[in-house]
Amino acid sequence: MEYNHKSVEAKWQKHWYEKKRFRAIDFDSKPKCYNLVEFPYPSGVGMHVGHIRAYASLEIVSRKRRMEGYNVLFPIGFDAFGLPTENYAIKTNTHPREVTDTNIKTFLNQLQQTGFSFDFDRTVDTTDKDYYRWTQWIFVQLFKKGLAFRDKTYVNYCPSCKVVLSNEDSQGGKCDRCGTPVVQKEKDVWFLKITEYAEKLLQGLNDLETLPRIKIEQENWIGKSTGAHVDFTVKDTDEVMQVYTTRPDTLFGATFMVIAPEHDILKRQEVRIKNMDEVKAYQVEARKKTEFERVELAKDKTGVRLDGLTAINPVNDQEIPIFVADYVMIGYGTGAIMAVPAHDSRDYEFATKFGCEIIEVISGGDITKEAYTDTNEGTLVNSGIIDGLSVKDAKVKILEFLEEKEIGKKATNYKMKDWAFNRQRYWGEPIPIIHCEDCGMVHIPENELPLILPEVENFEPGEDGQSPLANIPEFVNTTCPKCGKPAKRETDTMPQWAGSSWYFLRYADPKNEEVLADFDKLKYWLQVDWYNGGMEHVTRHVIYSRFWHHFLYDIGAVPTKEPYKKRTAQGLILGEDGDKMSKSKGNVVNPIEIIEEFGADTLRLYILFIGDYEQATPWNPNGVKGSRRFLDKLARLEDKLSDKPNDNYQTELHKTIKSVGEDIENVKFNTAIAKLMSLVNVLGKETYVNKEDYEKVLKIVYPFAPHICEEIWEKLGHKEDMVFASWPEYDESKLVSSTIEIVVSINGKVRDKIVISVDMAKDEILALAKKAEKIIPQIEGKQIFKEIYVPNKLVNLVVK
Ligand code: ANZ
Ligand code: ZN
Repeated sequence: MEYNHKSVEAKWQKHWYEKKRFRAIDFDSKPKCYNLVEFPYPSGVGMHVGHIRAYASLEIVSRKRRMEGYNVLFPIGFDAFGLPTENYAIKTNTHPREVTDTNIKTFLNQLQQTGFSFDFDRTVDTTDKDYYRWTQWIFVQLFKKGLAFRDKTYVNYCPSCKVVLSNEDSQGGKCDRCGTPVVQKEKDVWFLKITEYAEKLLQGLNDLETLPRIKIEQENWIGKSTGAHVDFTVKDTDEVMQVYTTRPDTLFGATFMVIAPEHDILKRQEVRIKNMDEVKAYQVEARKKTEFERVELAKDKTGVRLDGLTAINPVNDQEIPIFVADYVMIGYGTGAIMAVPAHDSRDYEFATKFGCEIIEVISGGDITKEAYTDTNEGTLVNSGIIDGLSVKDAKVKILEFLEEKEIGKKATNYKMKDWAFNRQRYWGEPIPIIHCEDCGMVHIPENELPLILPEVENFEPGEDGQSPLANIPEFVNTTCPKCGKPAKRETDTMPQWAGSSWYFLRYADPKNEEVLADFDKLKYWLQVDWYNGGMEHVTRHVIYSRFWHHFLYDIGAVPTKEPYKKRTAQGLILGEDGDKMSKSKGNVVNPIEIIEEFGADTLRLYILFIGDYEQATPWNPNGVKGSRRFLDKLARLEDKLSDKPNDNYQTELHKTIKSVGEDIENVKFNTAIAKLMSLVNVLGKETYVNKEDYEKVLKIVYPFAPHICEEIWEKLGHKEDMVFASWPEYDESKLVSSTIEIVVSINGKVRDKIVISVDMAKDEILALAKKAEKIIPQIEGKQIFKEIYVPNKLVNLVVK
């Protein structure tokens, strides 16, 4: 059969989507399977090949699962709030609602053009008021439990986008969206207390099935460390400065203290500090740097020694200097450290520059050259009561000492910070809070949600990081839900991470008007069996959504602690040149052009064949043609079907059924496709192919290239489409070949080959060897002295 991809694909897409072939059925008695892909941001340029790669994995799995008898939930939606739409709306003077609707329409069309088997009836849009009503509802619950709060802080601020950025949004000190260098700005902002869930989020990782590197990234992001809080007194004051240290055993080597420029003791002790001007100037400089610059880039240590303020080391009563330096962060630990230059590289650099004493307390290194940091095993020296102990024992003993004297105790810290939860832009969920002079912050009653994003003329952000909502008096001025007096609405909106932190719950019950999703439906569908998405979302998005889920579990809104059972991540598709695809480099491949020229089946196949799914791989236009040729060959096999059995390829067929099934489960789509290609080549060499065998081949190609398979399937006389077909089983006994080829030699010289069956007796094999075509003339009329058979390898005949 020759095939025209345009008509074939259009025909089957119409059939599937009109007949709703991929509908997930709540409470169905079949076993359920929930496959989730990260929903797209509907940008104006439409789908990227990366989107197709990201969804193709679970598309294959979902189609396979349906054939295996599962009730599959494979949904899609749109994470549609956010800056690009808003910026585009401003530029073109269109309402972001209109822009979003148009973009979503384009995406939906393109997804269907690719033949994805999503349940489009469950599509969600985070900007729909019936959706964000529940995003706001979750916020209100967090607020009621004290997990949403406002606090003054220095925030990363993009002067160009005019928004506050999270650390993750400003990696490398640049705005994630526009690349402008980020500055630090003091602001009152909303936070979500994710730190309260740090331990639960860490422990929950034990139950997540995922690659080690994905687990490690999350662990590092949470960043648990254990150590001690130790109190240092400040000489001639009643101040106690607490430090956080992971190495209380090195206390005798603490020769100075360092505090963050933002530390509040500077304000309290202002009168005692003689060089306060210098300190203040240093504070101003520090404010210009991002955390990344302070921690990662600071090769050259800077700081100011406080003149007039010193501290006392509590274990030996030594008076030590205090410095202000920006390598100590206010947001971690206590914002103050005991510096042990002999055994910490940052402290060492600092001490050398500022001429501080360096005392070795763990032997083994050469501290005249550099800090000796390889200290988990060593022995304590110069260390009073813990002198001579191993590091392990010293840690125990010093803690006992500190606890007994009540100057220190065990402590745990997490690198993770509370989640700065706000943006000062228009296109986001309004935060449902009212500020009342008498009652303080009051949430909008749940039954009055959603708080609808008001219509505005102008979406330009206000100056100074204010949201455009602040310019609308009708929105801002309201009455207090508690006391009824005039009050003002919060005008910040939520960050884009909000809507995506719970969308997978809404898929279980997308139209519910009473609750975010019906509990029984959640019970039926949760957990997500398999979640695939970008490696770059493994920390932020996955952790944020796990946090919300844990919280919702604690308030009884969802039935499981953890949302996801298994997580995988696809590698990027790079341009032909090996660089990241980008408009400016001109190496972007438009998937729709490929679909038009070669077909969606070809694109789907190629996108998975291109390389290991979990690694980045460059695009190769020749590969696209190869994938199309494979489909043409598959279709042409239809011309040589027969009802007669054919034993020639049974081993290949059954081996391929087995390994394609396994490869799909192991995310090895590229090797699965390679095996399908080689099977089709084997079949292509046969004079005829058994029809039932061919149907098995169609079934295992179907998840990858469903349109062409459906077309052939129908032509073969099937009345129902392939979603009703079952995944083929392989026959164990056919996995090993029943015949083998051995060589036949005369006097040690190879003359011919014969095919024997593995259960043949020696006599039969020798008889067969003597009748081989090229052997007969060699032995004719001669006497055979010896007949040797080496099992499964060779026959040697010795003649004169
Ligand atoms: C003394 C010491 C001696 C330290 C030594 C380390 C090695 P992690 O493991 O990342 O938790 N520290 C504490 N608070 C800090 C802050 N706000 N800014 C910068 N550094 C801070 O690191 C904990 C260690 O980092 C602590 O242990 C402290 O230095 C430093 F041989 O105390 B340590
Ligand atoms: Zn009030």
